[in-house]
Amino acid sequence: MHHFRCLSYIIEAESIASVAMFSLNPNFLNTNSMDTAKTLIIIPTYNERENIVLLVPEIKKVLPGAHILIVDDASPDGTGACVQQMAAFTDSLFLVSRPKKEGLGRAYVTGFKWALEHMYEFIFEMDADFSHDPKYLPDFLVAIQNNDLVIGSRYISGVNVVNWPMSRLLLSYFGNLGARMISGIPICDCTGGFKCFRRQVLENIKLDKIGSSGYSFQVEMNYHVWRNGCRIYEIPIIFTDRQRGESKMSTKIVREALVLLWKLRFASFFKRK
Ligand SMILES: Nc1nc2c(ncn2[C@@H]2O[C@H](COP(=O)(O)OP(=O)(O)OP(=O)(O)O)[C@@H](O)[C@H]2O)c(=O)[nH]1
Ligand SMILES: [Mg+2]
Repeated sequence: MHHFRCLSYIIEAESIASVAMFSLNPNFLNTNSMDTAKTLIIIPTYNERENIVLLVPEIKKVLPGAHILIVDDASPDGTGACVQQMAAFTDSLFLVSRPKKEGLGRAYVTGFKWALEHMYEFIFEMDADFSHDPKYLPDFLVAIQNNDLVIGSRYISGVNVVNWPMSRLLLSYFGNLGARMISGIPICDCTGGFKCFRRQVLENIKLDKIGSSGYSFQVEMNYHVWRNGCRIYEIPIIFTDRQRGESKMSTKIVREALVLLWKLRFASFFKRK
């Protein structure tokens, strides 16, 4: 598999230019005027100890006022204990420990409920493994001011994925294409997990009815947001493969996604609200 591994799939100069424009626009950097204390970044973790100790300080550098919630599923590597130690030194880091591994979808539902109970206004999803670069966080916060859901998109213009094996890239790219065609959801990156929701969006979704646990969780959430008539906006991000820790990707996750897509296809016959 390794000889298929490419150094970079950053393809179109156009997409790089649009990322640069976003980062250079002064309006996109000015997050001081925003109340970032109303912002919660939810990070689900399973065996991410090495990553989380590095990621939390990086997020704090970019958005010092934001709060971070780690939802850990009793990671055998002690991620939970490690987060608890870090949280003792700050009042902006929180931990919810769940008793067993139940997949990223259930972890996010727990995190969303916690966010709603604690009255946060802007609620992020973010992976722990540095695939989602914290430098984009301010761009999301600017875009969410006029939208209900902002998605960090790998496929908005070309393919902005670095270091993924070709097999994984093809699965993701064509998975996304298939997801759009089958479900009808008009989003370029339907399976991505770098997102920011306005709280009202989550309040209007029956979180207990969300059944997916793997990638299809992202598709299922997008579907409900779209069907509820919310404003969805994609911003370009460059996604980098994890460098530390182990992947949780499995064939079970792919199977689950296929079943969900066909379920949504039938549900799509009913009109969008
Ligand atoms: N709480 C919890 N977090 C999970 C679970 N499965 C995955 N995660 C976390 O969800 C995020 C995304 O999972 P990844 O393993 O990175 O999945 P991926 O991006 O598809 O795969 P790789 O990047 O190739 O490892 C990471 O922060 C994981 O630690 C789970 O069962 N419970
Ligand atoms: Mg990952």
